[in-house]
Amino acid sequence: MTTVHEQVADPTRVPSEVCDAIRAAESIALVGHVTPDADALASMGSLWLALPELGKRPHLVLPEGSVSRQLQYLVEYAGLQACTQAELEACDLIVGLDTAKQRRLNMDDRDALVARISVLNIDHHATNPGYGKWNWIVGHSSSTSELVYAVIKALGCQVTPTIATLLYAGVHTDTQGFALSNTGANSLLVGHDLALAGANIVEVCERMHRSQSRGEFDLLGVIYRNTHVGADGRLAWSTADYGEITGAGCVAADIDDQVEIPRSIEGVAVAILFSEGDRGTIRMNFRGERGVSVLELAQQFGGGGHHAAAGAKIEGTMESVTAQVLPAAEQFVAALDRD
Ligand SMILES: [Mn+2]
Repeated sequence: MTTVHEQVADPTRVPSEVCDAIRAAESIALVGHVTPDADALASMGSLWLALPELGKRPHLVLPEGSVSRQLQYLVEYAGLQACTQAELEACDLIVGLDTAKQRRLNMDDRDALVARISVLNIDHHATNPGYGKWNWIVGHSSSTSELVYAVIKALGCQVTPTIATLLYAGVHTDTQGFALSNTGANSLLVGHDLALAGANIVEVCERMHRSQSRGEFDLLGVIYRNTHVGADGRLAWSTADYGEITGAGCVAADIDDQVEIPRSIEGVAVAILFSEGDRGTIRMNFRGERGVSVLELAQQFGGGGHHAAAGAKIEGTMESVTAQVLPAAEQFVAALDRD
């Protein structure tokens, strides 16, 4: 197994083994993480559109029901079509994209397929252990889309306006519109290149920021109402239980960046959203502000992710999980104060 973990390396420099693995394959399965976000979907979709130019047969692995309503437009815009399980099983390469752990790969019969088919793992999650045969992990890259842009260029494929739009949506979302601390000079350069390549920025921004269903809007109301602040204003959290999510007409896939609501309060160092999209499982989204890394906190509960944005899942009720996690979070924030 080869692993390239690049924390300070140039995200424009694609290791030759990444291109070699793609060039050597014929049928290529493109897989993102469960509950795909725009970055995962864009990384998969742009390669799906680009690789036929090299004579490859790419296949999008998107099990039924995995795309949120908000992201459905990307699927339609780019004409993305999911493959069948039989097509997936006949692939000679799996490209895992934006997926920090093997068990988060969004495909049926995952472990058996990974045991049989070589995996190329391209990701920007610093905690990615390198579960592929080949791994290109750039922890400081804003997004996997930023890396995939470099891969598409390195392979000599065209960046069509549709590919540019997908990748722009991926970079835009993971940087919250080039506004988070992961926005580097290279993200802005990639944004510039994608704009020149014909990315439909207006459409992306309208869909991301001004296209909420009434249910998604109502869910934000729930999360605003349930927001609490503790630890002298340095910890903020909110909750949305199963009844509240379904009551607003939403489903688990609709929970995405709503943790930005408790995070938006001045002075907050750590924000957490507890959500029960699936009954009996509480998902936590952790966010750290101003250089605070929440990764260690998420890892205490079996999770992972990035320093500034991490997640975890625990089985239980909202009451039992918050009772377990909030004291640990308060302790974590108190320890920050001592540094
Ligand atoms: Mn990402």
